[in-house]
Amino acid sequence: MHFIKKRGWELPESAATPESVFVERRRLVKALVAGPALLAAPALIAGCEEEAPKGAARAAAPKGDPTAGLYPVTRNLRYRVERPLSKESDATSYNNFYEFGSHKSIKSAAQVLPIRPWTVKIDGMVEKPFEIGIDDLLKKMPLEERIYRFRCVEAWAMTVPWSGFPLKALVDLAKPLAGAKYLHMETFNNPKIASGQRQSWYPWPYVEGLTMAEATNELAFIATGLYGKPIPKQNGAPLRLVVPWKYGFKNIKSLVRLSFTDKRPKTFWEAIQASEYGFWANVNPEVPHPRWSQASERLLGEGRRVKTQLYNGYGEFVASLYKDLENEELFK
Ligand SMILES: Nc1nc2c(c(=O)[nH]1)N[C@H]1C(S)=C(S)[C@@H](COP(=O)(O)O)O[C@H]1N2
Ligand SMILES: [Mo]
Repeated sequence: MHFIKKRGWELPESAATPESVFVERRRLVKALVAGPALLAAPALIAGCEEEAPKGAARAAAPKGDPTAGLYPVTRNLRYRVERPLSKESDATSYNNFYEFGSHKSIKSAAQVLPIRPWTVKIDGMVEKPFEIGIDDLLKKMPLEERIYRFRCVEAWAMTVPWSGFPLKALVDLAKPLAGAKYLHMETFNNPKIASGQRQSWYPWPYVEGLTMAEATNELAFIATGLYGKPIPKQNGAPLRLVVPWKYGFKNIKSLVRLSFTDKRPKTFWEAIQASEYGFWANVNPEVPHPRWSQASERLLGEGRRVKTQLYNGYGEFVASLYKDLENEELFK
C-alpha cells in the first residue's frame, strides 16, 4: 500500500481539517462556561465517560439514512482505552479506502457510494445460504458502542467509538457447518461508481479473512455506526469489520458477502504484496514492516507518537488464539 502513495506520516500535520480547529474552540468555550476545573482537564479519556455524547455536541447525522434514529447506542464499558478519543473530524477525514483512490482524502470521493438498498449475502459452508437487507439485519443484531484502539500498518493510530454488534452474533445467525474453518469477507465491486475499481491492476473486490476462532472472539465487531451516528461512507458504510488487535487493513469496509469455507482466503493485500502483508496481520511492535519500524505510532490529529503494544494492547483477549501457531507468520 506504500509503493504507490505517500505514507501517512509523511503528510504534514497542517493537513488537519479546519473542523478540528472548530472543535477545539468549542471545547474551550464550554470550558469557560463550566469553570476552571474543565479547562484544566485534558481531552476525554476514552472509556471513562459513562454515556455516549449528547446530541447537541455531535455533528448532524447524514440526511436520509433510515438508521439515524438507532444511535447513539449504549456504550459497553468492558472495553476501556487509556488514551484520549480521536476527534471525530480526524477519524472521518483521514481514511484508507482504495476503491475511491490511493490518497487519504476519501471523504468527498466516497459520497457517491449508494448505501440503500444494501444486501449482504451469507453463503458457503452454512446450513442454508441467505441474503439479508442491512435494515433487517440491524433489527436482529444487539447494538452497542465500543471504544477501541485502531492501528494502521502505516503507523498512524486512532481511538474511536464504534457502534455495531459482535461479529459472533452474525456468525450465529449464519449457522456455519462444523467443517467451516474460515470466514471470507468481501467488499462491493462497482467500478461504475468507485473510480479506484477502474484501475485494473488491483485484485478487486477487496477481500479479507479470519479463522472461525478469530471471528467468534468477543473483540471481533461489525461497525454500523461511529461517534453515535450511522457510520460515514468513507469509514465503510453501511457495515465494516473491526478487529482492533490486527493492522488496519484487516478491517474490511462496506461488506456485501460473508462466506464460510475450509480454505484460507487469499486477502487483497496478500495478493498485491505477500512479502509485506499476510493473512494474520497481528500488531507487534517488535516485528518491523520490511520498510519501516512498527515500534511506535502517530496519534491522528495529535502528531504525538506513542509506543505500539503487542496485539495493539488486546493480548488478554486474543493471545490464546495464537499459542499453537508458532510456525505461522502471525505479525505481518
Ligand atoms: N474495502 C476496503 N476496506 C478497507 C480498506 C480499503 O482500501 N478498502 N483500507 C483498509 C485500511 S489500510 C485501513 S487503515 C482502514 C482504514 O479505516 P478508516 O478509514 O475507517 O480509518 O480500512 C481498511 N479497510
Ligand atoms: Mo491501513
